[in-house]
Amino acid sequence: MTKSELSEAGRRLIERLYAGNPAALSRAITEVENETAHAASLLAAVQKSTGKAITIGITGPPGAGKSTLVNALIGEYRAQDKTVAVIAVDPSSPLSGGAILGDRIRMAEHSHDTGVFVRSFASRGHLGGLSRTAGRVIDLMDAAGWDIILIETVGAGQSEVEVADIAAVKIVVSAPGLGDDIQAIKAGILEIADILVVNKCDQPLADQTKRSLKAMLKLKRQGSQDIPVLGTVATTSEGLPELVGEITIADEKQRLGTGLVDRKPRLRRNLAEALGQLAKQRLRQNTSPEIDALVAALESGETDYMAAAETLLDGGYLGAVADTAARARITGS
Ligand SMILES: Nc1nc2c(ncn2[C@@H]2O[C@H](COP(=O)(O)OP(=O)(O)OP(=O)(O)O)[C@@H](O)[C@H]2O)c(=O)[nH]1
Ligand SMILES: [Mg+2]
Repeated sequence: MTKSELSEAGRRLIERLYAGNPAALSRAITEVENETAHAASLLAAVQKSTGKAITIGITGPPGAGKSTLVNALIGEYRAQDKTVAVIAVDPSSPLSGGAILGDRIRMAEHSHDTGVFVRSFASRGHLGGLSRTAGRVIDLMDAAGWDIILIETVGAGQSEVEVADIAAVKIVVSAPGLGDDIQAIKAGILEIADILVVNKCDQPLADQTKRSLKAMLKLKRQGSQDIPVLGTVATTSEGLPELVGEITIADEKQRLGTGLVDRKPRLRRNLAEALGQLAKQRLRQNTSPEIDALVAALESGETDYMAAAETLLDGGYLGAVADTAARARITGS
């Protein structure tokens, strides 16, 4: 296996990154987002410094109060003198129209605090999926020594389950009038949550929402009694110390003997994203009779996209991946 060498500029950037320089982090994130060749070597070089941060994924239905809760968590952790990096995914759903502006105003409260670093990303599409590079950006923030990394994702479709791969502690936020609607908490999400939060506990029916969440949890998950269901009022920070306490417990459960977090799920996701990217690039560049034949079969309706993609991968038609020299590099034989 080979990897690209780190340049002199890369080495300098990493030095500044380790020194906690926010401009260096911004710069490195931009490289990673642009998926430059430089970024790959940068990420490889910082891996040995990752695994220390507490990574927290916050997901839930639109309007549940995720951003307000992120803001309140920033306040709690800053009061403990912990540094906080935030990945905010700009909602693209019409349901949360205006929310971006709201988030900016809320975050502005922390904008002069050098212990807070906020990076927003456009979501991948209308389902609000995480950006392709989110896992890699977390690697950078983690290596750069940020204590807490918060990732807010708009809770629709795929993103809740995606967040499970890149955040060690998964929080699902719901609110009265949302949480008792089974539709609002998508399938799969209860299975991966470490902590359930019923936010807006200043509103009527909060207790009822908590009860129905607990009932749903019991139905869907073994050992559900170990999953805390907390009430919060994000706008006033009520319930926040309890939430921080549960986050600490959930994080510690996932630390390995080394005291570091197991980053394998995150690395696997990063690898999956890199694989997709490389496969697309190879497909664009390759002109082989096999690929032409598959495209013709698609045109005639003889095959479908998924079946054709499977043939491409299994048959090794994407070029160098299948050649024996490349295989020898992979297996080391
Ligand atoms: N009463 C009450 N309102 C709250 C509370 N938390 C948040 N809100 C309000 O609920 C609205 C939505 O909050 P956001 O934090 O933007 O919710 P979100 O889940 O981030 O929304 P999207 O990102 O659009 O999915 C805002 O007007 C908040 O001020 C709370 O605990 N109580
Ligand atoms: Mg939000």
